Amino acid sequence: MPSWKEPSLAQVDPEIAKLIEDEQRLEARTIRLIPSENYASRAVIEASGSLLANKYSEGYARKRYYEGQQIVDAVEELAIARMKQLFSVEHVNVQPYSGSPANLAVYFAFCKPGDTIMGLGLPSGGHLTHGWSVSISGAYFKAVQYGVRESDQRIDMDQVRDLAKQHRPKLLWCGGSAYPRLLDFQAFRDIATEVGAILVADIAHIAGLIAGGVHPSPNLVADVITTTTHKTLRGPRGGMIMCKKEHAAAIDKAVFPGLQGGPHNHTTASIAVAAHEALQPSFKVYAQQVVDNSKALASALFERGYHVTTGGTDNHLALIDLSKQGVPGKVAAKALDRAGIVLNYNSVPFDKRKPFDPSGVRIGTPAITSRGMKEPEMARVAEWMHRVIAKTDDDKTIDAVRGEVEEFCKAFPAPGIPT
Ligand code: DSN
Repeated sequence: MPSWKEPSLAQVDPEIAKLIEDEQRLEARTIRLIPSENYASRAVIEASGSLLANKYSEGYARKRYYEGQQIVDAVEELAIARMKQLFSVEHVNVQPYSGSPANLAVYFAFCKPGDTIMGLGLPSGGHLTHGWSVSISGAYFKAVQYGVRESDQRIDMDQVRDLAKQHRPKLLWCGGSAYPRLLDFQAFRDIATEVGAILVADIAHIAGLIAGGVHPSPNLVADVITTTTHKTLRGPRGGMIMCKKEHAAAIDKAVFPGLQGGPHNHTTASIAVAAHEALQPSFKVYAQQVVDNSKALASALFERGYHVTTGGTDNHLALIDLSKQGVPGKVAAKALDRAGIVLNYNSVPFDKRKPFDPSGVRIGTPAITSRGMKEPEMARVAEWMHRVIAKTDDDKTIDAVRGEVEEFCKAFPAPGIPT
């Protein structure tokens, strides 16, 4: 093995080295319930931190604008081949820098500014890039937003159909960031076909569940599928677009040269590693446990008197409406953070409070499941949450929970963090 003659990060920049170590400690000692987060494996992190970042590779394998692509082409082809196998899709572009650029590339491939597009509204659990007013997708397109029913907080497919027939969108999005139920991809397909829309499934949150076979896949019905690679899929921070062959040229052209410059080759390598890991039988077990844990955590909170929107969850996340407890979501989130339980405050459907100070919190189990936690541990997490939410301004309770959480975390080493 060659050895280093150069000084290490700790020697060159002890300040940043220490901050990275501090983050490692924080991630190791806390219970991380943010549903869009996870622990990437050491292998994924190694590839992601590799010198492949040195290389410029505008274009696609065998059609680049720079020389010296012998290795990068092989890396990108491997990432594509593995992702095609994992998701059973015809075409994959692994170059989008993350989820929002992936979605922007889809707009660029199919729409002109001013065209009508449709997506799930942010207050109903949708994503900013599906047409919300403050996003470029809401500003440059005529965005129609569908929502969830007030009675059960589930997507109202009748409303989706009515709005689609009325507005005839060019693009119809399904997917979101805070929707705890299965998506009926076939029903979206039928509506898209009826109105002549391109159906795009944004599976960023549930990609790992689909890869693990515990959520239906949109692969046979959606025209285009976008995703990030770092959430339930447990890869590096990155994005991906999958599509039918007929849309491959439009998508590739929209990503490069349409939207981006050189791909992040270190990320591409790391995406290939994540695909390799997700193709192992153990990933199916992981995905199932994520959902089992999510259901167990949601029920344990429900049993303690919390309102779980939609009455539960089918996937990796749940939304808890704290109105009944009289504790604003932000107050709860900040107290829990002090107690070592990290989540985010979140609007709930038909929230009477403002998005920056909403009524709920969002919880998810991808990260804690990566640490090997199972149903019995979910009961403990719910109990700690309950103790803190009941006494958000009591430092004694918060300190006590923090101590117990830190002790508990020691028994569940996190992937990617040396012990
Ligand atoms: N920020 C991501 C999430 O937390 O769901 C979505 O982009």
